[in-house]
Amino acid sequence: MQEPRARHSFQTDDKTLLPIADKVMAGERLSFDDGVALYRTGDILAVGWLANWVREKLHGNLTYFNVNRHINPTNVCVASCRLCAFGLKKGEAGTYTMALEEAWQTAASGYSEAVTEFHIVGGLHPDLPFEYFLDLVRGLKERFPKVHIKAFTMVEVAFLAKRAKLSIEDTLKRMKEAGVDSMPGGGAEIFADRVRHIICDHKIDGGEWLETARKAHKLGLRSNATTLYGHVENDEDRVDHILRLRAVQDDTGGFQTFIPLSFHPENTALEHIPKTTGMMDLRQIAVGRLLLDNFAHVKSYWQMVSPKLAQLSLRFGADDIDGTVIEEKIYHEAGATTPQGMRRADLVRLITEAGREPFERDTLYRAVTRSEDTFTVAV
Ligand code: V47
Repeated sequence: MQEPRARHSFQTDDKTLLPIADKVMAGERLSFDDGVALYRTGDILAVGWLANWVREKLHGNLTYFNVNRHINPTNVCVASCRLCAFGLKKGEAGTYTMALEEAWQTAASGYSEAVTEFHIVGGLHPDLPFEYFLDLVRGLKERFPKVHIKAFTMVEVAFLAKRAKLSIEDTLKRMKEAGVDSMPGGGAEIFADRVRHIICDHKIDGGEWLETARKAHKLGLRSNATTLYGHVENDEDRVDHILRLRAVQDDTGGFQTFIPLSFHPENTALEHIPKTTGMMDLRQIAVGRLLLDNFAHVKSYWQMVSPKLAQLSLRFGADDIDGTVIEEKIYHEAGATTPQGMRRADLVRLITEAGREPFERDTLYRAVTRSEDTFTVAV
């Protein structure tokens, strides 16, 4: 592990950052007001320096990535979230729902590099029974017993529970029995009601998202946590979101990674909103790293912020750039111009050229060693 650089090398012209820097160096928790100050300062390099200091203290030079594949079984969705360009109403042109066999074939297709994770999320389909999703997972486990299944957001779990007339706990238990190993962090967006009413008023509210996460963690399912920024939220909403995640993490310790997602407006009902800028993307990573003192990892998802900015973010607090993905659909419907997937070697190059040391991980951050088409996880 690399020794973090010393306190005296921190420099800023913004005096409001000095007490914050002192707290960070002393390992003290930052407050709501500190969070707002980090968003408001013009000295983004100072914020990045501090976040990088924390990142190096936790992970040295290592940067985590994985070899994964996304599977989106359906884009039919009863919700009409203004933020989304992926979901369509049943019967609309362009909808699809994979037959189970098709979903299993999708899992098998792609590069020769053996994936270590299937990331499964989809629309809230009005008719697909809970059994479809359980069978999907069971079938994947039978066919790919070594691959970790990271499946279903808190929003999907709450929806499936209602449809199956089960409690959230029983729904999660049955998913776990079927083979779900952990859960992705989607659907969190911004927890503040005011914002949620505008961008995703058909989804569970922020409190329900957090409660579902809490229940999953209590059952031993680890999850990630996202935030969606760059739409109608303000600095206070961003800080509130992050601190509500921090509070749940204090209780459960079940979150692995915080993932800020930049809003892509194209083809959504919020198309008039301009795209996020590089500065905003870097700041979101850095502030997340500084406020979330109880999260081990902060991910800069290259699909969202572009491979170039993901590289830069490895000096602004991020220690993870996600994975090969292979076939991204959600942001590409919303105008993302990044490739839909990358090869393992491309990720290694991005990380190495940023002066960082690539570390192939499985979903639970254990080391993966591989030959071309097989892998072993260190346990
Ligand atoms: O929750 C939807 C976002 C999320 C748009 O856990 C949009 O490892 C931008 O959560 N513009 C799903 N974002 C993706 C997600 C995720 C991705 C990568 C890794 C992990 C993980 C989780 O995508 C949704 C929503 O916040 N989203 N539409 C859009 N137009």
